[in-house]
Amino acid sequence: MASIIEASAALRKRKNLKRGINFTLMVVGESGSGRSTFVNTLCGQQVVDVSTTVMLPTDASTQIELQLREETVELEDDEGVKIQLNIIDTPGFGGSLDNSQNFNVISDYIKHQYDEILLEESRVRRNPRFKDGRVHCCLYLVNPTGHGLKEMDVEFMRTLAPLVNVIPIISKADSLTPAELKLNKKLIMEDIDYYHLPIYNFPFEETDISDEDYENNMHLRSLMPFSVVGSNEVYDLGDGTLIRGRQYPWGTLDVEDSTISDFVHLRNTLLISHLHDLKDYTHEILYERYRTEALSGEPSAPSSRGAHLAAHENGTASPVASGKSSFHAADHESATSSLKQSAGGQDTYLAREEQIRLEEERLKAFEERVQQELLLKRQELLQREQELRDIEERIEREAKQRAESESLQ
Ligand SMILES: Nc1nc2c(ncn2[C@@H]2O[C@H](COP(=O)(O)OP(=O)(O)O)[C@@H](O)[C@H]2O)c(=O)[nH]1
Ligand SMILES: [Mg+2]
Repeated sequence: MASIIEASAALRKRKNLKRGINFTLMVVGESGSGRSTFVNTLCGQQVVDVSTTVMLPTDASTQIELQLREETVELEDDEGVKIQLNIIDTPGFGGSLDNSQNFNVISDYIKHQYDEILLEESRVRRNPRFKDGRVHCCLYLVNPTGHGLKEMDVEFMRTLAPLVNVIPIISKADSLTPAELKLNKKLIMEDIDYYHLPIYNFPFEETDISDEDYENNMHLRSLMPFSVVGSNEVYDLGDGTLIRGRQYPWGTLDVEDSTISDFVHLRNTLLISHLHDLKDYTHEILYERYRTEALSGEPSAPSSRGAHLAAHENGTASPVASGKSSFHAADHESATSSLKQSAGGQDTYLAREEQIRLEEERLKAFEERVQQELLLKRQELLQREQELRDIEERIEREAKQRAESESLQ
């Protein structure tokens, strides 16, 4: 028996590996922060065209609208395990005067994916082709300013970190000296602690972790926020060795050099060591919390939202621009789609969902009431019948008694 179970488990595992592990990564950062370059560096290929950077507005009257763009890349590790990596890029982020609208577009997108799961879970007949679009990790690129977090960084993490695994990273780490980088990391972590920003900090169950995983998690925590250096170029060092790096007058910098940045640690974390942890945490903790709040009718947006954000909550968010693609997939099979989400549209969607749910509840209550009344009526009928029978019996008895007494007289 056990061997059959083992065999089918192994078969399932093989099938899953063949099909590929699905992982969705969102990359958020201001224009020019190095999002596209980071994605290309992470995937080791030109996933995103970097020639068209969305420029920040030059005067206060212009606003750049946030877009959510999805690219799918299939990556394969040394052991043949395939990862279907869905990358959601956020061109235009941080380009508005009021960035809280940007946060709403992103959080609405994440909530919409949770709502889709909620709906699918409640269906009698499941859709076998249902695609789980939940975002498993959101990398937030902090500019290498040498200071701690900006107000926008704090507000972003405060709004999004309760919904999705947010991992802050310092991009373009090569523009800081080692001492500046160290100080910047310290200042950022101090801000994260001070504002109680619930970022993903490699959580684990004390009682259920191996020594090796414990060491690894503690080490990763000590590196936070990860620093990265990205590049779109591959160079030949002269001896046939190819490195992805950045060329400077004084030499070539290898993006995989761990003495310069934490890029290799971050890549291993995302694609190897913590891929399943991030997915599990999304499903078991973040989605579960959203689901409970949604079903209990409490607001799903956690109370940690800042007052300044809450003030904008009722405003109508501008729909996401679906205009010309600001980049395209180059040398890989890609599914590019512009994810049209608007906070306004999301509100109506949620309102409709809520309406349907209330209607269903009302119908269910009505049905129960009718059933209950039917039962009562049936009982009443039985009682009446019994009373009728009693009366008939009594009349019969009395008639008998009368006949007996008459015959005696
Ligand atoms: N020094 C340095 N420059 C970078 C790095 N990553 C990207 N850049 C440069 O920053 C500019 C903007 O990068 P891009 O990836 O297009 O940013 P995006 O607008 O956020 O997608 C480009 O000129 C990149 O070459 C990095 O790690 N270090
Ligand atoms: Mg870009």
